[in-house]
Amino acid sequence: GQILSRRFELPNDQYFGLGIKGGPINRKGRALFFRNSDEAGYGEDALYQSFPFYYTLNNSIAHGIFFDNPAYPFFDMNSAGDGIVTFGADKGELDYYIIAGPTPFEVSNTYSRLTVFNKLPPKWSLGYHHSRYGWLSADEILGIANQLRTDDFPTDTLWFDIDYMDNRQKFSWNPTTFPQPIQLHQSLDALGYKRIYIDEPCIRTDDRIWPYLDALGYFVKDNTSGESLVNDIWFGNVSWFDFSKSEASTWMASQIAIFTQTGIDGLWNDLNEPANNFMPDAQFDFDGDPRGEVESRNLYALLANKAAYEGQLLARPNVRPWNFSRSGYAGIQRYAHTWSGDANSDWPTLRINIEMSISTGLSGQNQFGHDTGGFLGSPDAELFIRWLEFSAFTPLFRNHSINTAAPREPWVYGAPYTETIRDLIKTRYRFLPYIYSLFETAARTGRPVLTPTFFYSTGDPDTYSQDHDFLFGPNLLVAPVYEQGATTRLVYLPYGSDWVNFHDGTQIAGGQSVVVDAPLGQTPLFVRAGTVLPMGPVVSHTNDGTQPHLDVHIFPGGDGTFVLYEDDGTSFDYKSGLYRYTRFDNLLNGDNNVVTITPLAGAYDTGPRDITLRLIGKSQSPTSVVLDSAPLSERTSAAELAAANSGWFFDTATSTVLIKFPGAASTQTVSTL
Ligand code: NBV
Repeated sequence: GQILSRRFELPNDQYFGLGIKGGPINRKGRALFFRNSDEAGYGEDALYQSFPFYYTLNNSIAHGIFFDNPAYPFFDMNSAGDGIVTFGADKGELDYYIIAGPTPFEVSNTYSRLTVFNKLPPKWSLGYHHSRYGWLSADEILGIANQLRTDDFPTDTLWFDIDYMDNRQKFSWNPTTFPQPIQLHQSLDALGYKRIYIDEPCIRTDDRIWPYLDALGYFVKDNTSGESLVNDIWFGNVSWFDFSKSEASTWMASQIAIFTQTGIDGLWNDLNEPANNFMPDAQFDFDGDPRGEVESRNLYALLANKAAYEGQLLARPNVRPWNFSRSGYAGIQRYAHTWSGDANSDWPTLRINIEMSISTGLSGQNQFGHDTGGFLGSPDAELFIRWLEFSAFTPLFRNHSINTAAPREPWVYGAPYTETIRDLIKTRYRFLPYIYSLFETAARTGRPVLTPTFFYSTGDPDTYSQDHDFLFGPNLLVAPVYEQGATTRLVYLPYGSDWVNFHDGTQIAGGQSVVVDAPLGQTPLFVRAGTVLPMGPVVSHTNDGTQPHLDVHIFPGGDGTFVLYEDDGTSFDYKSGLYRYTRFDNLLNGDNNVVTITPLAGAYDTGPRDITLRLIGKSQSPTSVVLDSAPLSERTSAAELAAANSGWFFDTATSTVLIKFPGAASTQTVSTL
């Protein structure tokens, strides 16, 4: 029966984490439970995924508790106000880990070591994803693919929802509307798009392979009859593939390998809660040690994604598999990235998605995102653009909507919105070198890509209640606008450092709230004083062959360092040394800077590239700029500098010193005098 642990809390205990749920990030006073469910149009207590793991902060000291029991775990963080915290589950063992801090980072590191670090995702998966339920034919998809390119909307992927299937049969294409999938994939490849396909974990009883799988005993069973369980869901009459049976899972992986070999780059694993929310008769095999729904449901997506991951590896051993899953459990990060399911297209859900991102980021799941604009409706231009301003700074950036909603291609809103939408997508691409480096750190150390602001400011209790601002990497604070009609945004800047407004270079002391302008199309962004932020060129997709120019922003107010990570973006060759770390150090010397670029470890050849340093927040021009003891030429305009091989220019309009030079394989030092 039910098991639980009950404890008195200490004065001042504050609780964070517990995954995908919205609402205040400080979980104190909340009662939460986890039974993975298909929950279209959710509110704060969304149920798609289960992360029974939380952080406690007490007087700035952190520890964690990971309760590793999938049998509908529940947490009561002193909801009755009687000072008692309870966690437990409906069955099984009281199996939990107490994870020592003292910093949140040490908790996330240990949790990631227990549940496995997230995989380094392919670089293309960090670009813009364009998706839609309701594209009915290969021609329609090709048309959109072409228009995105001609209208200059950078995009890395196109997504294939269920309409590619022939009568919803597993691993099939509609012969009339998708007659030549391999050729279609080749055409999209030539245009630079990766293809992500939806795949369901259930098989209709009218599917040509249902009898075969039934005979093999590869479906979840009915616990009374012992026959394959059949559920009536919107997809049809279906049986659920039993991934807990190793033999069945291995078979599915081998089929996924064949399916993906047609030119499919990643799988979108939907309905894996499983989407029939109550299955009291279900019996999962677990290799002859059968379990009922209570113990199995929350593990279903984890096991389904394992097969999908292994299948892709079978097909392409030296290509990083990519899975996108709606459901999951602690540890899902080893196989899949996730999204927040079928969101309403309204302002409250934009707010809830921000809250969800912050708490999911704490739960070991790094590549996480939302249906930009919401899934279940047709956002107006303002709501869509505000959502885009947020999504562009989430780990996974996807536009997706239901087939009954108005089309949401970036051009449908018309002037002036189309331009704004294009700029936001391009902004995402400019941040990619930085974002990819954050993911590499996460994959190696368990440091989350996206965190609440308290993560690096545990001594500042005012950060504990910042439910709608987050850090994307330790030094970039993102404060999305989530209120209709807003033109400004109130932002709390954590105590302990100064902050610089990314958009205008103004420096503000931490430990206070400020009101900043928030015109439509501009995400309010702050960086810690002294931040070094490498950005890249705008590209049409991550593999378009653009020279990898680096635009290194150096913000005022302190010394700073950033280690940039680079590799080929898709293979596992980095595991045998084909990667490159480059460190950028900025040292202030009065009003002057000394910037050193040091190639660190790694044999990956980045090829020739220009570097532009942007020294932001400069009130006056340097008298000279020296690269490795040779003076650089002063240019008379930014355009002249851009056309030159090297040189510098002081831009009085933006108070920025621009310094350009060719990068080198050895250490380079740039000094302003
Ligand atoms: O496959 C259709 C949709 C998909 O677009 C969405 O992203 C999933 O969350 N899927 C749910 C099935 C539900 C249809 C209403």
